[in-house]
Amino acid sequence: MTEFVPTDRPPQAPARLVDDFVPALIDVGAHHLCPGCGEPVAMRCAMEAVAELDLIRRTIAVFGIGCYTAFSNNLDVEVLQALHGRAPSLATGVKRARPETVVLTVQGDGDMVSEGLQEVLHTAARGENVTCIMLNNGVFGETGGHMTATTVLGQRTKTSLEGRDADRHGRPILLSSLMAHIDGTAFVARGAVNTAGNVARTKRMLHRALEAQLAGAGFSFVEILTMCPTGWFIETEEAPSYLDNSLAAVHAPGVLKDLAGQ
Ligand SMILES: Cc1ncc(C[n+]2csc(CCOP(=O)(O)OP(=O)(O)O)c2C)c(N)n1
Ligand code: SF4
Ligand SMILES: [Mg+2]
Repeated sequence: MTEFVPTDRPPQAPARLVDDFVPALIDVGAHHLCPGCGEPVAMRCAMEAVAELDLIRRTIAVFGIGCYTAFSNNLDVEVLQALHGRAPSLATGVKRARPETVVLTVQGDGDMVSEGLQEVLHTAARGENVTCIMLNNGVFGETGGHMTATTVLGQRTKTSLEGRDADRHGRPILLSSLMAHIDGTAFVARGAVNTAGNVARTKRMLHRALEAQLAGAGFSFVEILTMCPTGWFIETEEAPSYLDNSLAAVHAPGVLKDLAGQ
């Protein structure tokens, strides 16, 4: 029988509050994202990378709009809020005006690929020295689990109830693969947060991307596959393997380009 964890009251001992584990840059450990969501893990990786590279006082984050936007309220770095999809352009302005800062964007697949694809493509092609992070769960999570431009064929969403169909809905855009072919990009990688190993690899990717920016190498891009059990309409504990069998089977994790490392 399925055992549900009550979320209307604090967990019983021996459970510990997430506050015990949060990196210094996340002010408040408790958040209102769904249990099992991958986005808090991805945010933690990004903030740990910023702290480990000693970039706290120089970092400006530009947020898109999605469930992850909730974190813009509790990070201890400067944060700007962009309109849907426009974060790379805002990041461009910040970096050009303040070249000594480290500028990163946090966006989702809906925000970046469905609603603002031209912004990130042009920013990459100009070789802007910023780092864009795309949290890819293959759905518009915040608004209820609709299909996005990265939803994989066969994936069931609120707007593709029988599964995404190539003839009817078109094919998914594999953004990292596209990015790797753009001349202005210095570092492109796709990670995931569904296993401990993938979390560790994703953190290394974020380190490399920020190092590329510090070296002035050009545009760096890290896509992170994240679980969205709510928007996928599956049980929380099924989400890590669902990610492997659906999103990751098409959007394959790995480093796609690392010019700064050559
Ligand atoms: C111009 C505009 N269109 C639509 C919306 C509604 N909206 C808010 S969040 C969101 C979904 C974002 O999806 P994604 O970026 O993938 O983030 P997720 O919630 O999946 O993490 C949408 C469509 C909006 N706020 N502004
Ligand atoms: S809807 Fe999905 S992306 Fe949004 S908080 Fe819930 S699990 Fe996370
Ligand atoms: Mg999404």
